[in-house]
Amino acid sequence: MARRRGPDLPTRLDALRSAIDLGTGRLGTAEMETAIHVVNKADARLIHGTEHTVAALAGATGSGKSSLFNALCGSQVSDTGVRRPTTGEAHASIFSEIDAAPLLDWMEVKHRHLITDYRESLSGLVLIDLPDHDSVRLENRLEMERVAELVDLLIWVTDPEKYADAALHYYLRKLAGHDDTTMVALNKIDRLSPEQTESASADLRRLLADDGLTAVAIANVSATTGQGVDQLLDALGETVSTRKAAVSRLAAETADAARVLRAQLGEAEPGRLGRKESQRLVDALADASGIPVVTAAVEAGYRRDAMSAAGWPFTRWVRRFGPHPLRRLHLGEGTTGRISLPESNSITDAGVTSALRDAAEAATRELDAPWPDLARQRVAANDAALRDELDQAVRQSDPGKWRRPIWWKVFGTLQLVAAAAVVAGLLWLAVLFGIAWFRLPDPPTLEFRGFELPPLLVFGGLLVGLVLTVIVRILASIGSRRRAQSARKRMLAGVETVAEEQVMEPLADELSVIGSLREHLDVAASH
Ligand SMILES: Nc1nc2c(ncn2[C@@H]2O[C@H](COP(=O)(O)OP(=O)(O)OP(=O)(O)O)[C@@H](O)[C@H]2O)c(=O)[nH]1
Ligand SMILES: [Mg+2]
Repeated sequence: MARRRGPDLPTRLDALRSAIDLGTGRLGTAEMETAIHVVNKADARLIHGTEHTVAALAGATGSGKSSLFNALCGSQVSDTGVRRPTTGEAHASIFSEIDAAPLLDWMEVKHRHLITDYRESLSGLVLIDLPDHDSVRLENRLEMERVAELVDLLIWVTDPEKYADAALHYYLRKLAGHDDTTMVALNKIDRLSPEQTESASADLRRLLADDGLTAVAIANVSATTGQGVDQLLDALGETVSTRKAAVSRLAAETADAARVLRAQLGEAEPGRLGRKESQRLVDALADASGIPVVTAAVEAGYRRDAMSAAGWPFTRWVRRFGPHPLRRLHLGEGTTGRISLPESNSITDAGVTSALRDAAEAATRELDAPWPDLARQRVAANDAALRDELDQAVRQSDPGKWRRPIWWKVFGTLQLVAAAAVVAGLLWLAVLFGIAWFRLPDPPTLEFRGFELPPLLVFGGLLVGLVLTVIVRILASIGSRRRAQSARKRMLAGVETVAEEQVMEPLADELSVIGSLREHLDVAASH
């Protein structure tokens, strides 16, 4: 028997198991079920070891399965007959001193015969006579299919009249590639001349090749005359003595199941997100996380703080009324919880949803179902976490944090001096007014460069205050824009990280499953 190349059965089974784990919910249900079935069957069969090789005779009713079974056993074990179908339940002949009961219990084959006189090479053989696959009795076919599924080696018995039957080739086609564990017996050759046998056998080989069985062993036999039975026993002995049929069939089935799953994956590679798509995603996330609103609040907040520190002292207090722009968003010192965005509305939400969808689509453009859907679901599944992370990113970048610049203090103090001058001037004028009112003697007039001091203090203070306020306004405006820009940059960097961690990585992770599945399935299916 030709040895299957490639990885051994445990390696293949492990690979298929890994593929099943990864493929659940991703690959086709029917194909996955087949793979699970194969793995489970392999586990169950291997528990019983490979000391025994279970070979079953399968075929159409009247093809001579039971007759051949008896001929191979060297005794009349199974009933043969002219009334069809004869065999309704599987019979087993055990060519072994090792107990085959657990194995046959697992296969639910009740009828068992112990063969004591057999050639050495057949030691370990469990030969099963199956019901036919084409009789009027459905239960025969079901029983035949049930047992044939569990055995290690199938010997298809046919005869010169029936070897081209569609029913037979329906089964054989399913065994394409299983040449190692399939044999065909062309029975009843006693009815043919040697030339006719040759030509029937050659014809059968062509049909088998069409079924995908190019290297399958064909035995020309006659169960009645015993012709070719010895050669069939030789061939069987060769297989049985290697103890490899069980593993070989399981390996072939593992490969089949893996190949079917592998075909679903195609060859296309996941796409990469272009710069435009990544940018669109970051923009949408930035909008949704309120970066424009927060940036504006930083600008307004800084200006307000600057003005209340260094603005005109007489109107500074007015600014203290009304909530601080940052505090209004639940940002800035001493605030926790969610940033409250007046514009966190359905428009930005829809923007995020569509940006996520576009990102998933861009990454799966070349891929067939189910990957586009899986990618979309994967990024959408993170939606709640994504929003929390965005909120955190904005908060952690501390948009409302800035050091109070020195110039606030300097200008604040200058403003106070100018304002003090105004107040002093006004008080002075009030005193002078009182003196005049009560007709008291005029106090000496104080002048500075020809100007009387009190009005000079008032107007000078006002003028200086005005000039200072204009300068402060300009500085505050420049500073606020700078602070807003740097806050925006920090927030954007945070959002980019979130986009990477919550969208790009999950997306790449989901799509990396394709590569892993391919690797596992290629191992399980390799020749
Ligand atoms: N001439 C000839 N007749 C055979 C040969 N083998 C079987 N027969 C006859 O074919 C008929 C059917 O044989 P069975 O062995 O009962 O066939 P089976 O495949 O077991 O049939 P089912 O149990 O109904 O599926 C019997 O009458 C056998 O005598 C053979 O090699 N040559
Ligand atoms: Mg029979």
